[in-house]
Amino acid sequence: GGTTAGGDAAGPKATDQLVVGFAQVGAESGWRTANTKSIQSAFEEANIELKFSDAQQKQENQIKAIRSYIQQGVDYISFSPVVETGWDAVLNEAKAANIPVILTDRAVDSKDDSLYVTFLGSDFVEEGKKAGEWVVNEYKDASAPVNIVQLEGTTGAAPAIDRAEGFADTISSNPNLTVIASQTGDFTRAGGKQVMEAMLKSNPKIDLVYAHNDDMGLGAIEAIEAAGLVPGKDIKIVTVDAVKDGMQALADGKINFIVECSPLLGPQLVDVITTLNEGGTVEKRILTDETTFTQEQAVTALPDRQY
Ligand code: GZL
Repeated sequence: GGTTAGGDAAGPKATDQLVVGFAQVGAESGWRTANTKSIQSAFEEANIELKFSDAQQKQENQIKAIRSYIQQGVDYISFSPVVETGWDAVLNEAKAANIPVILTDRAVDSKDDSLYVTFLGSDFVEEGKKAGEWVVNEYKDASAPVNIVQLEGTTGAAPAIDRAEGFADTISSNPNLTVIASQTGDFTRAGGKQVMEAMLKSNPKIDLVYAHNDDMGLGAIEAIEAAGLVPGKDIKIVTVDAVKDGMQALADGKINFIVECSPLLGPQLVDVITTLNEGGTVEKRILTDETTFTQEQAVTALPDRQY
């Protein structure tokens, strides 16, 4: 991709000549920080130059960053689209400039899948299903309605849309399980706390919080404790990510179940780029493997957690 030095046919470049542009979402959560570290260290180890930008969760900043990488004629562009829509124009510009694009973490809703080489990341619908399955099992004998509130991720983001979908589909098997309030906390701890404070005021009886990431769940814990209630007991909490702070809260009994979403995409991203650089091909969709954690499992897993 980009302009090959010396004008000869685009053969594989030595990795220390490759230049890759990465447009990161922001630094909104523990997951994102771990994801950034994984990417930066993987490129360092592979001796591949990485241009890196933080969009503060703003799509226009990500688009600007991608345009600047196109201007600079990088060899590959990779990014985690903060929301699913609005990418076709800039991705067509990358295509016109012959720069392959690799999606990591989040997906775009573009109909034209020639606009990116592969999408490397989790199955968020599956994550929502795993969270829902735990809730269905937890309340399988419930005879009275179970009041659930949902702290949604960033509006329009693939993980927010899909985690809500997978969860709703799964809990629909038990009509007692009802989502009585649902609002975005933008994947941040502060956002989760603010929304949970409001939900506690307007809903006298909340049985469970389903938060689309640990950080909003940790914010909800602060709001629940400030209201004089016991998180994990008076109000149960289910979250997604399994970052260290979330796993600590799980081990401490303040969260009841966590669905893991692995941020460690750096090595796989380097593998994709190395393969492409050598003229190889990669799958259109590369799934990350991940698991779930109960409170007991968190106690044993915590010492080895990398992030
Ligand atoms: C999921 C990732 C989400 C995390 C949040 O792959 O996009 O964004 O679940 C992060 O913690 O902010």
